[in-house]
Amino acid sequence: MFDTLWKNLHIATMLPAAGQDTGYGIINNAAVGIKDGRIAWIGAAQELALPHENLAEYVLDGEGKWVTPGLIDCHTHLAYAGSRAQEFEQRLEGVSYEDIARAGGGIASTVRSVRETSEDKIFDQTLFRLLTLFRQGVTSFEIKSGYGLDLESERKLLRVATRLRDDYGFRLQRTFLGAHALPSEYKDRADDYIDLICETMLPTLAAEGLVDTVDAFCEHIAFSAGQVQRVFDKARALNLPVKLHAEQLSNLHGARLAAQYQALSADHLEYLDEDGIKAMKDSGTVAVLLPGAFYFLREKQLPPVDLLRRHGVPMAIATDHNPGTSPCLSLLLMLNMACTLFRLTPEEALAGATRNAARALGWQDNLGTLEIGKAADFVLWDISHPRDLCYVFGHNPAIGVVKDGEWHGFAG
Ligand code: DI6
Ligand code: FE
Repeated sequence: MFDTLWKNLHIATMLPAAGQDTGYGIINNAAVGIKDGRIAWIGAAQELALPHENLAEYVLDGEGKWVTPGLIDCHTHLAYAGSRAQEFEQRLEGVSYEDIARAGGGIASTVRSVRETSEDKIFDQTLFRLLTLFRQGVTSFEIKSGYGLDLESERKLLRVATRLRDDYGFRLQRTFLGAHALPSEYKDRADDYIDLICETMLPTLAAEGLVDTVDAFCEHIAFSAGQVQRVFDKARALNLPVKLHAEQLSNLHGARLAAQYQALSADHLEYLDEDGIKAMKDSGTVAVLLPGAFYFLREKQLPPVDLLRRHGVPMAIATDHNPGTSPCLSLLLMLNMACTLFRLTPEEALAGATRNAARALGWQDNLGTLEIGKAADFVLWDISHPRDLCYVFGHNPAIGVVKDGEWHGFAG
């Protein structure tokens, strides 16, 4: 006996076909039985005993709509205050991203906004962003800190994420990104700042139960591989999984370093080389590709998608939502850009926001595909094939989501 039986659906389970790692996993004229928020049965409706009314407390008619797993945005900086629209205008007048940063703008300007803004205000702004994504079928998120850069302000961002999880029921992973940029008070003292992260910020925030995973930005304009390694050693000592912003603007061999620490993911990766790819393959590290930042910075160097594919490294797609390089509130648009800009197939792009995004968060046992035992977490779409989600852009065909078995309709 199910709690709920959904019938009259077409389902893209996103389960790969046997022996393959691609495929939409389509079941036409399908049904899903839900018990205690989990998938208790899924398959072709004709395989169910009749009458269906005897199988569940509630029987719901999907009216022939399409279903995919709930989308997962596995790389975001959604918690922050302030806007950088003025810098966008400056860039269009010819000032470069680096020049703006050197003049005290860029990440530093968002850090100032975060330090000046109350937790409640940041909470409200972050809630708005999360709801915008949720209404497009995003049922799971990752949120990084990294715009506070001192103990108190990083705590503020992680507390916002924690409250969104605990008080509003958003499923989200909280990532400590203290090593995002060097705060101005540590100018020319990057190693001292890394000391602060390792000796105070990370252990304190972890002890307060505010941290699920640890990230860093490995780049000439941010932190060296050696500095990142110190942060990762501390994370390992605290039993926290790591991930890394790597090879975004140059190749510092961050992906290889991340793989040495069995990182969940290495992200951006425009400048990734084959050695890094092999290391990621061996460690099971997911390649998170971020077309929003590539597009908004008008980057020319493409991530090595073909090589990733050839080596069988799973690719995920995320918004990288942040005020500086990807002020994007549509994961569906990212799917389209992953296809047009990075040449992923629609099937790969959709797997990138479901199956592989779940792996990038270490949540593959519960999410990312629709199969018995996993969370009853899926989106109902007004489309005629799952590839439409990547094809049409600037449109939201989500009708509603089932999250942990519960229906949230978006009508009206
Ligand atoms: N890579 C990025 O593109 C953003 N952070 C990062 O590590 C930049 C964030 C910003 O400009 O505010
Ligand atoms: Fe990022």
